[in-house]
Amino acid sequence: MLDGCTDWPDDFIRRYREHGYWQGVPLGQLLREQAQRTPHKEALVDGHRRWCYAELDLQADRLAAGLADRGLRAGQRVLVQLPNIAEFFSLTFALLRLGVIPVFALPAHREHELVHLAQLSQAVAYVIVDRHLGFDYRPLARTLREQVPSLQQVWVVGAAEEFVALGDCVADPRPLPAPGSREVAVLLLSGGTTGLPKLIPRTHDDYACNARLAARACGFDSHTRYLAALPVAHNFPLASPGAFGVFSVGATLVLAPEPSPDTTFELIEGERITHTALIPPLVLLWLEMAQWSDRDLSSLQWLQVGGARLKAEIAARIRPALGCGLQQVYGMAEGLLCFTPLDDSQARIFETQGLPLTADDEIRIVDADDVPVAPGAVGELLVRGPYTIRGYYNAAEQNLRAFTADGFYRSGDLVRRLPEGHLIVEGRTKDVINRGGEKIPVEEIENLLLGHPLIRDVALVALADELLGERSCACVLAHGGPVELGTINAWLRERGLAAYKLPDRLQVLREFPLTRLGKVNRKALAEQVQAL
Ligand code: AMP
Ligand code: DBH
Repeated sequence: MLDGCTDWPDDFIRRYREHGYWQGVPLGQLLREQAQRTPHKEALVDGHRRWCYAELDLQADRLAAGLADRGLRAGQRVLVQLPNIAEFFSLTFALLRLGVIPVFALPAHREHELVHLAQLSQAVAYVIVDRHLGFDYRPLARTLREQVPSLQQVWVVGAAEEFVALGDCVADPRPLPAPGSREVAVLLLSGGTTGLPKLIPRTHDDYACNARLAARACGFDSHTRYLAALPVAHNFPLASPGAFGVFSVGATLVLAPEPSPDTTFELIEGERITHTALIPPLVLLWLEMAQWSDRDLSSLQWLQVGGARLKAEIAARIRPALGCGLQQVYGMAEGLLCFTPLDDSQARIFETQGLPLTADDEIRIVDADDVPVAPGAVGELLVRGPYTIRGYYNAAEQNLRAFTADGFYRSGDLVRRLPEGHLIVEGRTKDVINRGGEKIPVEEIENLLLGHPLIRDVALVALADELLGERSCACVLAHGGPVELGTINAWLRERGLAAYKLPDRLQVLREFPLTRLGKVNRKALAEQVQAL
């Protein structure tokens, strides 16, 4: 396995193979086999572009050969920041075939996040689109190249300016040595438990298992037409079951440039979409707009919702408004996926976050001393299993805290379990704000804000919010004034912070409530500010 990654112990490796979770086929080969079975079947749709499986397979092969000619070697990392476009997949499969490891940044990430990701992964190349939704990524590439010496190449989908066009990085396909299925395939981003985002190494075997079994749990088959409305760089639309789930059953992936009802309703109607996935705030928006829209949404069979807790009242409005069933998804890029079974009772579909995907997902629910709680009581969810990582990438010190000695991942989520195994997410222990599914690592923002000349101390807390579930409030002790949200956020933006992490509110205080140990009492602080 790649240096800096934690492998499963031998007895687990044996078990996961024997039980059929790990099938020994690298992800690039899975696409090849599908292309051989159904070459003319539509694999993906991006605007007016329609690629059948043979075309996607060929595009990946041409890029793999061209990128190998440009010096890419197995085990190297490439920082990929692409929106929902066809090249996301030709490039990803090209890298997978070379054994080169994509690091998937979100389109919303900016200099602050990207520098960290590029340095942490020691990426040798950065792949962008020229412009997307009005944002030009090329200046970002210039900054990144200056700041991260390992980044030697920048490849651009579209107008490359001084960089190299990805379209020029192709060569005639030729046989290339395939990576082993137990190797790391991709590096995903963690929403964070503490501090800066960490990198999550997923192997070919475990990620293929993730996508294949998720596709089964969601009823995907070759007739499925899945709309990727969320950014496909994220684990949910990428592989839970998402795009890889689609390809695992020979179905069709339709790419939406952004998730607004205007764009997506037209695609649902025009492309006869059967399945899609959303985060809760988008569900609210869709429910609202469906009343006014005369688009025909009748092809939609299932809406998957995850990323943050969905309120039961909202869950109950989905079928009446959109005419499709709801499937709740509780997942994490670190691994574990839970789905409500499609044929479950309405009460469980509305009120629970579902059942773990496999019989070998070992779940422990524990108190602060790691002692299992009584059945049905709330505790922290610990998990290990055939597609849950044993360690973050190059993070030996953090791994001691994020994993137990016997290899369970500490999710930082507070859950309880119903008698039949359904999990309900009740809260969290980790220092992350979940803004409607987008994760804000508290410490990262606080550290940035502490660098502001007017800020003496800061605590970022979550406030309850109707639309987002939670929004962020920066509570500040100031050296002087005035300290205002607009200027602070402009300052954060200049530092290259992704927009979704900007505080929604700022509150200047004279002092923070403290715990008996003299630490900031975040709970009391949030209550105090919420009441203002
Ligand atoms: P990430 O670390 O970015 O992959 O985010 C995973 C986290 O999102 C989980 O640990 C949960 O805290 C949260 N999450 C995901 N799905 C749900 C859900 N359906 N309900 C509540 N929280 C969720
Ligand atoms: O929030 C997540 O990270 C998430 C939610 C639903 C996820 O990673 C997933 C499904 O796979």
